[in-house]
Amino acid sequence: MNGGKHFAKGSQKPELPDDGMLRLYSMRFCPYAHRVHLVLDAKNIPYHTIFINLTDKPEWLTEFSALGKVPALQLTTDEGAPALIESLIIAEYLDEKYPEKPLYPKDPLKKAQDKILIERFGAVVSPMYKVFLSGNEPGTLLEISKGLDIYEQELRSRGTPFFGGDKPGMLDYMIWPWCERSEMLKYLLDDKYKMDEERFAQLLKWKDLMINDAAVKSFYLNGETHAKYMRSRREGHADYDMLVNTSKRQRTC
Ligand SMILES: N[C@@H](CCC(=O)N[C@@H](CS)C(=O)NCC(=O)O)C(=O)O
Repeated sequence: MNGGKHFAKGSQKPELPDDGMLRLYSMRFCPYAHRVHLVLDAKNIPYHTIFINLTDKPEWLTEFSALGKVPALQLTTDEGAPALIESLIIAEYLDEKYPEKPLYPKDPLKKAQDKILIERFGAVVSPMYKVFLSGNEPGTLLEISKGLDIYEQELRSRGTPFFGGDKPGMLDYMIWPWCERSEMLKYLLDDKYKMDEERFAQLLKWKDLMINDAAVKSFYLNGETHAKYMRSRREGHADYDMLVNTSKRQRTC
């Protein structure tokens, strides 16, 4: 999904859909919104997307998202059409509401352990975004690698291709948006960045498998495209609509 134009300040509030489908307020390059797209797509839940310009936010955004952030998921057929916020809360809601293809393990202990690993991924996200936004500073790449060691070890000890077993589960999808974006490092850093093939052997295999997952494919952007958006953000004019009218399909590797 390359996406439609992002609604901005002064835009008219879109009418509620009358087809009973959920509505996701998103931004094409937001990793948190990406999480929700992945869960909806993995579960084959039909939904509409409203993309939001986060620099010039539409006045009506806070009706659905009190803090003016994306993602927000509007439950269009529930009484009062309430909207949920916070990617992890939305993901868990969807997993409980649409249990046909469960993403979290059933076992409470395993589920709690996966939630801890989702939480701990913050140790990778923070240094990664530092590099994305301001370039490499001494020690930041090391911090990313140190954070990733935990996930490499975890995949090794689970002995399965995905954290979720034979197919991706919630932990896979919740950390994927940043793993997809890590490909940007090659383009944003002058010296070519490459993950250590021995140190991260399992994670690299996992990455290749994830890229071929149907849900991942449906919202995938390559590193060059993410980097192009990130440069526009660094320069102070985030180009939310850069994929609109782009007829060229994104390469998947
Ligand atoms: N903790 C939130 C974070 C969401 C978030 O920070 N979204 C960013 C876009 S990637 C946003 O909406 N920023 C707009 C703002 O902070 O004003 C979640 O997990 O959903």
